[in-house]
Amino acid sequence: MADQRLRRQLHACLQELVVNGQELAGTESVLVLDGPPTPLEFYRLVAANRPALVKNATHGWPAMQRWRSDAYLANTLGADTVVTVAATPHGYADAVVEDRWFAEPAERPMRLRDFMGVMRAELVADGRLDQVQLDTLHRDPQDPTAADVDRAVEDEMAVQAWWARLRQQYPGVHYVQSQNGNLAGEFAPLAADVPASVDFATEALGKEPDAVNFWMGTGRSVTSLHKDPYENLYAVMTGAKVFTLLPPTTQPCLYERDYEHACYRADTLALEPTTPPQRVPWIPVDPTRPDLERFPRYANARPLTVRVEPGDMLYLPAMWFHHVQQEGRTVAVNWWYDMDYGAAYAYLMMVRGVSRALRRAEHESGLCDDSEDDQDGDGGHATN
Ligand SMILES: O=C(O)CCC(=O)C(=O)O
Repeated sequence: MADQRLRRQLHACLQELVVNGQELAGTESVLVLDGPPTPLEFYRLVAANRPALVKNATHGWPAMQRWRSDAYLANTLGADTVVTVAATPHGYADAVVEDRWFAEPAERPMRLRDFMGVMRAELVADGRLDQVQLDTLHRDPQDPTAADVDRAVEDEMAVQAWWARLRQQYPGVHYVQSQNGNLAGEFAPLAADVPASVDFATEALGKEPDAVNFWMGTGRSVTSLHKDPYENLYAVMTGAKVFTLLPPTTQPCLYERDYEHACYRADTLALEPTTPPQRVPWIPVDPTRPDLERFPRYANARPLTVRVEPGDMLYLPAMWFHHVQQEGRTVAVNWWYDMDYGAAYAYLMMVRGVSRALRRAEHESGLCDDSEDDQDGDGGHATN
């Protein structure tokens, strides 16, 4: 009885935190700025841990024009250069699958021309690239895929047959999404097309970015809800990204727990448990279609949605939960600056620990019908 009362009181405190946290963060919409902030203005956003969408953020960046063309990317990187592409059966990388696994994508080495061919096949199937655009692409002598199409019978059939071969060779959904500073690595020849760092952020934070990441994919790829210990500046060159954002204090609504780690095989995309077994804390809620029967506390969450278009840069503060969808052929870059681990971080970790402990206690006493198999129970990972 006393236990139950204590649990109820703790839940009430946490839900009050959720409501207050959202009100402080602004529940209506993300702040929009007409142009890049000064370092001082940016510093204030960081101190308040508030997201903002910066319009007109990319003036004079060569990437804005150049990266619209597959031919430019292929000529600059080399159409036969092999790049690392994440592959999944359904477009969900790093996500909870079958309510049991935390599934990581397969890392497929692919020639750039094959990746581009697969992307085009996806875009056409999704109605995102029309025949006129395609005809232009295949008549372009610079086009990276031209060599793969029989020029003598340059018609739709040849292109379709080539795509069918590619789709057979490379099943699934493909996304360049290595978050390892790949713009200084595999994609280094493109680095000169964007600034090496974001001036206002470097000056405000007093440091260079920890990693600069290049992203390329289609609307089939979705990034599941998670958070990172980085101040994130995210710029879109082509396509669009739709971020669903929740402040860090929403943790008690998100039902985080540990899942068994598994990885898709690069050849068949079958899911294989990692050996030795590992467990990864992750969030099962999909904010775009939340299952409120299983996750009733999510009803208190007030997600913010922001669409990031070419020329925009999103400031996504450290520890904010984010879920990301994209539209069409999307090419983007983000700059990750290490966050400052201060008192706010320690307090958020405490909120996380209490939320997880409560959930486990409810599971053990049969009050929670969501499957739970939490062995380590400490939730001691910084990110998920
Ligand atoms: O663009 C995406 O798909 C995910 C971005 C993301 O999760 C990040 O920048 O931390």
